[in-house]
Amino acid sequence: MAEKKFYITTPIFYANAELHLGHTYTLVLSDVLARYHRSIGDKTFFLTGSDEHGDKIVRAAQKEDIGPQAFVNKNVAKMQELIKELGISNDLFIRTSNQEHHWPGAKKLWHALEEAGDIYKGTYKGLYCIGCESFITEKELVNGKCPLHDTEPEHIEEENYFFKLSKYGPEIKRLLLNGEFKITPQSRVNEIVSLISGANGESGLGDVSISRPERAIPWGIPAPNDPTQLMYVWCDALSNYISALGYGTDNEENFRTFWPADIQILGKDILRFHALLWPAFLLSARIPLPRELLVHGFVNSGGKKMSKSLGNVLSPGEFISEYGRDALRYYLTREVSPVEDWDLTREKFKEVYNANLANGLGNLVSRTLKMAEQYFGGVVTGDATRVPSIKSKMSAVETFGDIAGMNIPYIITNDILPRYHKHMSASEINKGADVIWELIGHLDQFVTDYEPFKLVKTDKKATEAIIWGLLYGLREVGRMLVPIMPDTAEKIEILVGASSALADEAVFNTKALTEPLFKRRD
Ligand code: ME8
Repeated sequence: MAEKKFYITTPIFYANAELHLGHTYTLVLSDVLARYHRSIGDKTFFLTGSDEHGDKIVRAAQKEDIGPQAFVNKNVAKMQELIKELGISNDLFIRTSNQEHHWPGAKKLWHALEEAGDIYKGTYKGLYCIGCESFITEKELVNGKCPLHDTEPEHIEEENYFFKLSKYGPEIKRLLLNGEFKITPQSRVNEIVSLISGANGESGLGDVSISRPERAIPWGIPAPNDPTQLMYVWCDALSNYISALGYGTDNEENFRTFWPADIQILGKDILRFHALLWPAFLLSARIPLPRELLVHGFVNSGGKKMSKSLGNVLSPGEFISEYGRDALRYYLTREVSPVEDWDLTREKFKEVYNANLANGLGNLVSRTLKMAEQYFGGVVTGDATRVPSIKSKMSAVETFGDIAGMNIPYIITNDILPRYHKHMSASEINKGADVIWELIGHLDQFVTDYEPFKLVKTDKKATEAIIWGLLYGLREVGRMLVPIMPDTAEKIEILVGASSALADEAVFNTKALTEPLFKRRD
């Protein structure tokens, strides 16, 4: 069978300020999926990057009294630093100011739209929100302001190139409804379909402007054949998903291998650009659409979307230095729903950290290693068939139909792993992580059921079978944690010291724990 490929992207982030926990969420969610797909053998390409053109950047640079290139270079360096600190495993970081890598793809896409007869010149008169880098209608304002940025839009009247977005509404709608172009969650499909349908049949979408006149500072990609216009920043930015793969350059091999994207991750703030403009561009250029958009909710702070312009941001660096990056990755993976909004507080973070990492996982690892060391000098021999059943699971015959098999290895193979893979491959990373903590719960229960610390006084052989079962379970916990908490996964693998990568007859040569995996915080 041909190797499966997996192409995953994040939005490219505006290089106008530091990334906060909202962006961090997108990055971690995407990274967990990329690492998961690598771990199951998919040929994976994971893209992130920075969006560096547009008025927003020019104005922010002016405020700091430096040129836009120097300004974005500075911010991108910080972005990349954070990405490294978080352990994000992207294969490429695309920058829209990169004239060799990005510009050829953006221009090629423009030419393709032109060839399809979908670009024409016109006059735009209306409102523009700099925060959104987007035209905005009166209807969308709340008290005269953009509801996302809490700022008044600017009045604009200018000559632009327009793209015939209206032409593609019906086709996008058809592809959404028949599932060829998937958006998760489904409620977002309904939102886009009703936008396309509008109030009277298929007339919801107008055409959109895709260029802006070049102003005082020539910061952007010149519109092909007309240097008086710059490509509209969203048109420039969306093309990163293919320019990154070499589209438009003389080496399009990655484009041929990896496009269409298997999943594109984004927040709900930029759904319309990705669910209308992006597929319309691709349809016009006769390029296949991405298979799926996964649209996550907002990280709120004080009840409002965490955002640079609202000034209510929490910094990921604070959590990393206080708790470690794996703790932050854990929280973002398991403790929030990928599709709903959620509020982050320092108190909740600490509570969850203590309960599930310091106590739950950390405690189990340290107890097990101590017993292995104390009773067996760290060398624990056994096999899967000798591990006794978890007593409290013996009644669960209807689930497994086999009482004798209700031991840890059996439960892992027949229940835990299938459910873990089902959720992870459906991008339900919070549910995938829940399954890991279910196993941790089983292992704790196993200790409660057999009390090996007492049993060891009367039956050393039986105790060894129990500890072996615990180590076997922990090794599996470690493996399942690879995409979510890569550092912890590696530590667990080393600490349990299994003699073979394969399952059933390993000898565990455990290592002593020099310090707890997760120190309790009070
Ligand atoms: O929109 N909660 O860039 P951006 C959850 N450059 N996610 C959040 C968030 C929050 N409070 N705040 C930001 C842009 N995000 C464009 C994208 S793509 C071709 C161009 C995340 O820096 C979320 O993924 O404003 C959101 O969609 C993205 O950052 C917006 O980042």
